[in-house]
Amino acid sequence: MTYENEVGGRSAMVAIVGRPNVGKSTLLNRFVGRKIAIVSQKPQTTRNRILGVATREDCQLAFLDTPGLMKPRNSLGDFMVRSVQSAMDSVDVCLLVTAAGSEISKADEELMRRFKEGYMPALLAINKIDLLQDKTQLMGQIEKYMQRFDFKAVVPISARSGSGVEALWQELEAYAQPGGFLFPEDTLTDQPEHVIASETVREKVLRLLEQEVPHGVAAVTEQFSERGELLDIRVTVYCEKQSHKGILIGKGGEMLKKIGASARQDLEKFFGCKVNLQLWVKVKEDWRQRPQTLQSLGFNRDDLDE
Ligand SMILES: Nc1nc2c(ncn2[C@@H]2O[C@H](COP(=O)(O)OP(=O)(O)OP(=O)(O)O)[C@@H](O)[C@H]2O)c(=O)[nH]1
Ligand SMILES: [Mg+2]
Repeated sequence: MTYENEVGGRSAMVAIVGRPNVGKSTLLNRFVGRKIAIVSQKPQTTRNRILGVATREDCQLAFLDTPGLMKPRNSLGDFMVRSVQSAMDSVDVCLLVTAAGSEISKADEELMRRFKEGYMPALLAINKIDLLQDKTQLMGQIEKYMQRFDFKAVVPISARSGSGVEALWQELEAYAQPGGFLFPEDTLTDQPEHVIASETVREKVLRLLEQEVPHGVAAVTEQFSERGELLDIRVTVYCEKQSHKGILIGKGGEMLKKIGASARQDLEKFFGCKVNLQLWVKVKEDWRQRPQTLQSLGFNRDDLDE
């Protein structure tokens, strides 16, 4: 089904792919104009594909943000890699994101191989140009990529500042096909509110804790209900070890309080009302290794088999 606007809209689906930590989710949020995907300095922040929709006049672009591609080490990793392929299978064009000044990674090689194999048109976005001292370096980097794959366009950008993002939008618009919009004009994302809540909590865990603890954390919203002007939200944070539970809670509950306060602030901004956020911490040993447990934590295989 398509949704036509008055002038007969055009639309395209775009998959945002690349190695971890290059700024794919930051770029998605920039296009959509709202923070729908969590962002952190730690690789493997995104675990599932996230739809973000941007509609401008007669053109709608629907973006699929994906987990940074890397070698899977457990069932969660398998799930993440499959979600990249599933996103690539359902789009009109792929957007490979890389970071300015970095070499071509194994993940980039693999993705370019898949573009070729699937006859998939692809654009290259070189992100984080704000960090680049010597802009002349870009020419060499662009050449290296173009030698490996015939990108339809290469656009240097800063997803953080927004620089170059307009030019990238223009390039992507070329892939929009007539025939109406894919989603109602006011659609921003397919992320349900309860997922926004649990992901916001996970973002704070990623940002506030070091080393291996955050990567073994999953967050699930147990309650999401309105009480007058107030939202009551209860999120359970699952971790893999008893020792991790101690770290998450912290001395006298300090760490959990910090996570909760920071998440609550973001959620109040997102939902535009007061939020009463309660956090619980539970241990689910080695959940990342167990396909069954993954499902119970919201990593749904059915999502990938559409
Ligand atoms: N300096 C700078 N930093 C950026 C830019 N874009 C993103 N970042 C930072 O890079 C880090 C990773 O950003 P994400 O958007 O989470 O990266 P990602 O590619 O989605 O990462 P995964 O989900 O792990 O694959 C964060 O700390 C961002 O703030 C940019 O244009 N300039
Ligand atoms: Mg991401």
